[in-house]
Amino acid sequence: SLLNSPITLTNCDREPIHIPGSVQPYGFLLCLQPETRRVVHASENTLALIGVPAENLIGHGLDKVLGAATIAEIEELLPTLTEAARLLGARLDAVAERPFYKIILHRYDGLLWLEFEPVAETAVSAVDLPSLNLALGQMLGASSVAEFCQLAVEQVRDITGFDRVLMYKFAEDASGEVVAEAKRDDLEPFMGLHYPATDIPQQARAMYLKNWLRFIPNVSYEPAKLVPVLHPTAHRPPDMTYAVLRSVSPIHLEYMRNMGVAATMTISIIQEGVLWGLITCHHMTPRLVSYELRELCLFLGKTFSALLKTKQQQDEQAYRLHIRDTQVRIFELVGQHSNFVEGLYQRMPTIRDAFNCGGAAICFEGDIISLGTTPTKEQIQGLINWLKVNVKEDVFYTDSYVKHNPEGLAIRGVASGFIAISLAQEAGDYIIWFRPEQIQTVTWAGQTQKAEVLQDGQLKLSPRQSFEAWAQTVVNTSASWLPMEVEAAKEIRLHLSDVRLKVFNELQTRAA
Ligand code: BLA
Repeated sequence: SLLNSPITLTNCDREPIHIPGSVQPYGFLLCLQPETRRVVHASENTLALIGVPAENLIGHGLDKVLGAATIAEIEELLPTLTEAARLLGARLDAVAERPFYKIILHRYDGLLWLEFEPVAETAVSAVDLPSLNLALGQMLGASSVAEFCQLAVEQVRDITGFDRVLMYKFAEDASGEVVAEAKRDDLEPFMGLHYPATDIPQQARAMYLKNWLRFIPNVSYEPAKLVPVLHPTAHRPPDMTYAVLRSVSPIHLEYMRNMGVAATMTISIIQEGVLWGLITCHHMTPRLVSYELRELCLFLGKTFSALLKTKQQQDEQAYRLHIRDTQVRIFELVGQHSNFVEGLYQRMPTIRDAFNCGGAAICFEGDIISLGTTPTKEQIQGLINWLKVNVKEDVFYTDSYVKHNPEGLAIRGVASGFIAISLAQEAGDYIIWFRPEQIQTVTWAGQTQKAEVLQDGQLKLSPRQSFEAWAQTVVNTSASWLPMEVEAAKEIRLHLSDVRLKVFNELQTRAA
């Protein structure tokens, strides 16, 4: 079974991380049989934390650990308890030193879960509500997704005091990019770096959809095993999907240690049932964040998730306005010039500014005018020849020219994708906007940073390998053209064709 076989890059999607059979030892776990209220699992570190051997708790009731008042409080919660966590504070009356613990309760996998966490250094009372309110107000007012992400990571860092807080955004292929960062000044920036999908395997991402917060206060620990390890009826360890103490994959712990990170906390950003990204916090030393403070961060994460759509719409609207505005100004310039083509490039904005692109070319009456980063004139001429023969549409766009024409390979660096409008196909009059190959616009963390993750030779993880796996999927492709860009290109074509026709007719009239 995978429980005993080594986990590698190719099978790490199948590591059963929901049933590790052990906990992170900063707290301890009791699982109860719901009907009898008897303990059926205890983590072996009860001995270290409260001086009671786990074996002595199995088969007994909670009175071995808790006083009658706390048990009554728990009884009150039980009828409505689900996988959603509830919280109680408790002094462990039955234990000699009477330590103070937070108890996090939930019901799942046919068991009642009681997780005991020591009271943490970071109290929620350290957060002052007026400044939190101010921060939420700022987040509401953010005018772009980028600003929204930046405010969110700064806010989480302010509240928690983590050394580094990242917004990690997933791409469609499940690789990810750091799109915002708040950090201690002396740490090297991760902003803009990309990481492969394998760094957060599929089943972990699926779990973060169910359980929105993952907390690892100390990556260097010995797991505390469950006693007994197997679920009483299922013959496997109990399902810890909703348990906060769930022990962590050894590979991930190693990965964190390699990064120089001692504690992490991750909050899911979920949009329409899809994991959009993660707010990931790092601390360079172990850090116990109180449950209440984690709940507050979760609240921020959920608020962020709920508002994200609005911010995306704002971004889209802003780009739409930019396109329209540029278009209007270019049409004005075109109208002012006796030679309308000059209106397209002699003043700002030029036709290139109509879209996010690397460059543009105006091909008119045999001349080629290049703006920005474009293929060479000969290459552009080759492209026009291809368009003349192969494309009937007035507006043609692609994010991978190579798929249509192998000769595209030569220009993929600057023009993996393009959008072309024809003003006169026979004459070869076109305007073309170019987009570079995506790979060349991306900084890959693995390329320079990550060393082998495990030294025992079992895990063959080379950064080069994950980079290449990713590169395969995006080679020869540019960012794709949005429907609104295609629409705008059609409008530009209609307008310029009109102008061109008018000029042509005037010339005809004059000649006659
Ligand atoms: C989990 N991997 C994670 C998590 C993050 C990352 C954020 C969530 C848990 C946490 O907050 O620590 C990855 N962390 C990153 C990345 C950055 C970061 C990309 O800070 C960038 C700055 N990991 C590997 C490989 C495997 C692997 C090769 O690199 C498998 C073979 C596994 N990662 C792995 C597993 C988990 C994980 C199993 C789940 C941990 C858990 O919740 O138990």
